[in-house]
Amino acid sequence: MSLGGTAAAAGVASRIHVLGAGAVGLLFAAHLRQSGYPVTLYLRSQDSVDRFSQSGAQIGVVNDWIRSHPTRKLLLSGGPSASIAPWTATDVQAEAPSGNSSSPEKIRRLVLATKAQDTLQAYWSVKSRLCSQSTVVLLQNGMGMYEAIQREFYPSPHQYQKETAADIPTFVIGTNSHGCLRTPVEGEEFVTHHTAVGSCQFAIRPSLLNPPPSLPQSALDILTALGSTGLDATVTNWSDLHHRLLLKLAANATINPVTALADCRNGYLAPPPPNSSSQCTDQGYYESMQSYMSSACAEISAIYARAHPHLHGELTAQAIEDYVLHISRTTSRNRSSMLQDVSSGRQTEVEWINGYLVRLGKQHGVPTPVNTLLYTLVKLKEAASHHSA
Ligand code: KPL
Repeated sequence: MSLGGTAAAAGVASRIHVLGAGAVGLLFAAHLRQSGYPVTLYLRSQDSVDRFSQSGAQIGVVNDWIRSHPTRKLLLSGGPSASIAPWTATDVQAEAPSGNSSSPEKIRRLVLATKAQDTLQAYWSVKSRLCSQSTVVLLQNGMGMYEAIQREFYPSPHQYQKETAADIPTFVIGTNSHGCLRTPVEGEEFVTHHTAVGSCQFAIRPSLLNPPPSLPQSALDILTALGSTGLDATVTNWSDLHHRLLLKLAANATINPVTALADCRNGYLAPPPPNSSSQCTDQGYYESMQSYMSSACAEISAIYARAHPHLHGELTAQAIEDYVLHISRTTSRNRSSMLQDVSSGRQTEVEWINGYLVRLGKQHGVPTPVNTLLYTLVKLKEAASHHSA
C-alpha cells in the first residue's frame, strides 16, 4: 500500500513530534514539515533547544544525492515539474522534557529516530506523555528495540489488563534505507546531509494486548504523514515488514562492521561490475571478500532458519547474499552508520545488530563464529576509538 497526499490535501495537519535529532531524525522532521505537518523536535535538554533557537530554529537538509543520482530527482520530488533544491532550510518547533511536575499535553504522534542504543533512555524521557491514543514509530537499525521497550516498561501481561493498558501506545516499526549523515562542523548541529536516495517501509506492530485494542486515529494520521514525505515510504503488513527487517539486519550485520573496521565505504564489499574502473583491482581482495560474504550470509541464514522457520524458503544464504551485495552497490559511496560512529568516538549499534544475531543464535542452538568475531572486533574498535577521541 502506498500512502500519498499532503497534509493540506487531506485537510488535516496533526502535530508530529520527532525524538532524535541525528541525521535520520532531522531528515524525517524536515520532510514531514515540508509536507505541511506541524513538527516539534523533542530534544534532549533545554540547552539543545536554546542552541536550536540560536541557530535560527531551522533544520538544514543538504541534498548531496543530487550530484550522484540526478535521475532519482523525479521519484523523490513526486512529479515531473517539481524540483529539489540542493539545500533547504525548514522551520520547526523544538521542546525538551520539562522538569516541572504539572502534566504536559499528551503526545499523539511520535517518530522515535534515535540510535538503537539510545532508544530505551529516549523512550523513558517521553513515556509519561504517551497514552493509548498515541502512536510511536520506531525507526532504528537492528532488531529487538520493540521487545526491549515492552520488557522494560510494560513487563507483565497481567498489568496490561489493568492500569498499564491505558498507557500503552500503538507501535509502528519502520525500516529506512536513505543514506544520510551529519558532519561534525561547527554551526551544523541541525543540518543533515541526504547522501543516497533509498526508501522506507512501515507496518503496525501487532499488539501484545489481549484482546487487541482498536487502532487509534493517530496511527492512521502518522502513516499518512510519512507517506506524504516524498521519501518513497510505503505501508505494509507486519509479516512483510518483518521479512524486510531481517534482510536489512543482514545488510547491517555484514556491511557495517567491515566498513567500520577497515574504514572504507560500503561499495568496497561488492566486486565491481565488469568493465568498471573499480575502486580496487586486487583479485585476491575480492576473493576474500566473496568468501567473507558467503560465510557471513550462510550463518545468518542458518540462524533465521531456526528462529523463523516459516520464512526459511525465502531467506536462503544466496537470497541474503544477493540482497547484501545489492545494498553494498546501491550505497557504494556511503560511509556506513557504524563507520561514522567509530570515527566520532561514539558507541555503535553493534549490540543490536551482530550482538542480536549472536543472542538469537544462542537461543536457538546455532553456532555464530562469524557474528561473534565481528561483534568482538567492533567492541574492541569502539573502546579504542573512544579512548583516542
Ligand atoms: O543502513 C545502513 C547503515 O549505514 O547503517 C546501510 C544500509 C549499510 C547504508 O549505509
